[in-house]
Amino acid sequence: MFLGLDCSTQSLSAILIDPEQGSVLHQENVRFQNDLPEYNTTHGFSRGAHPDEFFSSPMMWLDALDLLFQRLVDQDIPLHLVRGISGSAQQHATVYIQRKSQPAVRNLNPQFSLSEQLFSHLSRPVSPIWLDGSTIQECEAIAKECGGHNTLCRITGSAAIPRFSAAQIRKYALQFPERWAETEKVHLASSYLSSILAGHRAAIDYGDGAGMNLMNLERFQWDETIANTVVPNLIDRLPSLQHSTNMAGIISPYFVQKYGFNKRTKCFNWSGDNPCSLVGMGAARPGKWVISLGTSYTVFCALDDPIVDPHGFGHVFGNPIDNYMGLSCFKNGALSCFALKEQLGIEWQEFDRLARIPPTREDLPSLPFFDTEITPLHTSVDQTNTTARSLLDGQFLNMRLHTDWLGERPDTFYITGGVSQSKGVCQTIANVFQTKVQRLESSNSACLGAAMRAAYSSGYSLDSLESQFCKPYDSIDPDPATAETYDYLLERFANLLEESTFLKQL
Ligand code: XUL
Repeated sequence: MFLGLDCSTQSLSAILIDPEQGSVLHQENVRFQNDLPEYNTTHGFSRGAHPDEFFSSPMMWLDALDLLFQRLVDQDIPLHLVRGISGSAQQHATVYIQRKSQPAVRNLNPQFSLSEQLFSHLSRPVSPIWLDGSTIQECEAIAKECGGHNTLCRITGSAAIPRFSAAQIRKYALQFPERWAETEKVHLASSYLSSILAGHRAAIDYGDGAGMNLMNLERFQWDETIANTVVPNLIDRLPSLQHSTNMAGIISPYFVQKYGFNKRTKCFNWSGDNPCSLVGMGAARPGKWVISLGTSYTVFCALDDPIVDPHGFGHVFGNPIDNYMGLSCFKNGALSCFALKEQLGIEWQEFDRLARIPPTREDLPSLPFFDTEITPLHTSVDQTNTTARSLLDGQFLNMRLHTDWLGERPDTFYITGGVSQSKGVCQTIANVFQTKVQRLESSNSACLGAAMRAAYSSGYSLDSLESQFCKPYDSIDPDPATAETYDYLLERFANLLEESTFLKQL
């Protein structure tokens, strides 16, 4: 059996699969806000002094890992039968490691927790996460020094992006030069957690590595010139880059002694949540589009070549199976639905009911930006008059406007993520795009994708894994009667965006 882990914005999850039987054996979840209240997070993150600063805590992720494994042991899950583990993590989050911290990771004592033994090995106690938009200045400087956003986009797959690691690392190095001097390595959340499981420094995979603005997409190597421009000699502080299917190592004795893992368990490189989700949705080969309705909404698909978004909002990452994937990320996703539900004082059931009532031409969509938005760049907008209908129409018309660069739309969209549990939301997507929508049995595709990657890296075929684990459980057809209304509302929405003051990316 194979174990997939997913360290997302709000929780750490596990899924155990058996590809011999084609079954999901167990799923478990630790929610940061409720299960680890001592970290004082809201939905798993905290805000900084600057309104656009967002942080999480690597020590909280480690406590969650200990708690998750303990819960599996308490339920008698046979961890000694796990042959391989891989993981998924929220993308872009950077973890700053002190010099001389390797022995601590190698010699963990099972009588203590991971965080007790490792808190002093960080040169920065917090990790800036993907929600962070505080590095616009750094992005402009990096783009200027590297020959412009277009050049960066062509080489790394993305224009200089505030949440991407390059701008975050530059900000830290300039703000805290002494602590930067003490920093030996900068990991991503994915490679950091992979290192803990393997008990030594793990690599960054091509999927997550491409989310840093530092990787040359065509060569799958760090771009030395760009890295040097971001911070002198940065390349010395980056872990190596590897294919996602490579082994990070055999599991560290800490997990064998404490939780009963088999000492031969193989740990495979972790990747970002979106690359893992591509695999978990059965979309790792071109021809399928996925819409993921998590904390952020993302739309992604496999690509043979690294085509880039001419407007500079979209991104190209490595595909954990082969070649590339394109992705557009919308920051105002599930949290905007939560916020509106609170504002209206309604439950999910009511939200879902409202989402099922199709709009008329008079139902103007709202600019659905409770917080600053990244696709397109936009300031937050007052939401006093927002309704469930206007929010969802705004969200998905915005998505329709900004995903053309991914190429021809397929006949079917595959939908995942928490908000996809609402049939009304899925019907809205089908109507806005006039495209059939299918939901898969697993709602946690990133975690499933991590488990499938562990099995694939151990020799199972992608075809058999996809046919076992990526089965749609329902199919929602678009209502053709709404097509004309949505074409009209799309134009109104595009005008609304055009009139409002937003910064153009490229
Ligand atoms: C993608 C992105 C988000 C995070 C969420 O670029 O920023 O989807 O990966 O975990």
